[in-house]
Amino acid sequence: WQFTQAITRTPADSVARGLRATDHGDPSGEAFRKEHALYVDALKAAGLEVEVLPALEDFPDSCFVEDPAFCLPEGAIVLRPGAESREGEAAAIQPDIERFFDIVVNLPEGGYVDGGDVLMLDDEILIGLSARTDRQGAENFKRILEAWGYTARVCETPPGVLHLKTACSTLGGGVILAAQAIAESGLFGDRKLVVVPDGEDYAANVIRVNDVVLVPEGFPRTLAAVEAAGFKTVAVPTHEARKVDGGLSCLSLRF
Ligand code: CIR
Repeated sequence: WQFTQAITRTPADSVARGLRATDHGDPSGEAFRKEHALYVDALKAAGLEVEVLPALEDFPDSCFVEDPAFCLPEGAIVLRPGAESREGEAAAIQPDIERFFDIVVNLPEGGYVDGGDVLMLDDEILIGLSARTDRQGAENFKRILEAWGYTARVCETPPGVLHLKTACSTLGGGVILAAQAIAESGLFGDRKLVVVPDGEDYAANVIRVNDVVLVPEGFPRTLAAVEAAGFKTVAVPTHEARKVDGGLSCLSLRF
């Protein structure tokens, strides 16, 4: 959870047409860009250098840079996002990834993986099958990770949940923040869990960055639970991102 660098992308006005499971109104590009600036500030305050890539109007969901790539100390993997309107985001971000990494591997054609389905734990990497990540993509991705010496496991993302990390996050030090349903699924074995309080499921998506955990603003009981587990928290607004099913993790690549 020690990082020095983040990559983000400015939300485009086309984010108003971003994908969403349930419509709660369109996000506004202008309001989202203000919110995004606060997010970038929070990453900087946590000690990161932040690269802010320009908005891409052709890709309404392109500010969610977590989905087309995955970064590790060994190198980066350019993924294949599973939503048709997002497929081109991989080629769009590739040159930027190549500026930061000497080793860049592309997920082979034939399967799909969204970075939002990849959860880095202390001892293994979980790859959640979802509407965006299929078996072939997950197995191809697992082979790349294993070649770099990681233990990886393909698992199910809970039904009705967009991405695996919509329902859980790594807090660090072996502790996982998990929404009730996934906490009870047995997925995490006997690892230490902080369970998201009832009615606050959206707040299961947090990010540990160096000494702090960024938590979405407006979820006081989750904030308190994370603090009670011994972590320092910072609340960050995600109101516009949430309208298109976005959360804190999807807005950056951290390495
Ligand atoms: C999508 O449906 O692809 C975007 N509207 C939201 C992506 C959120 N990404 C993530 O959780 N990793």
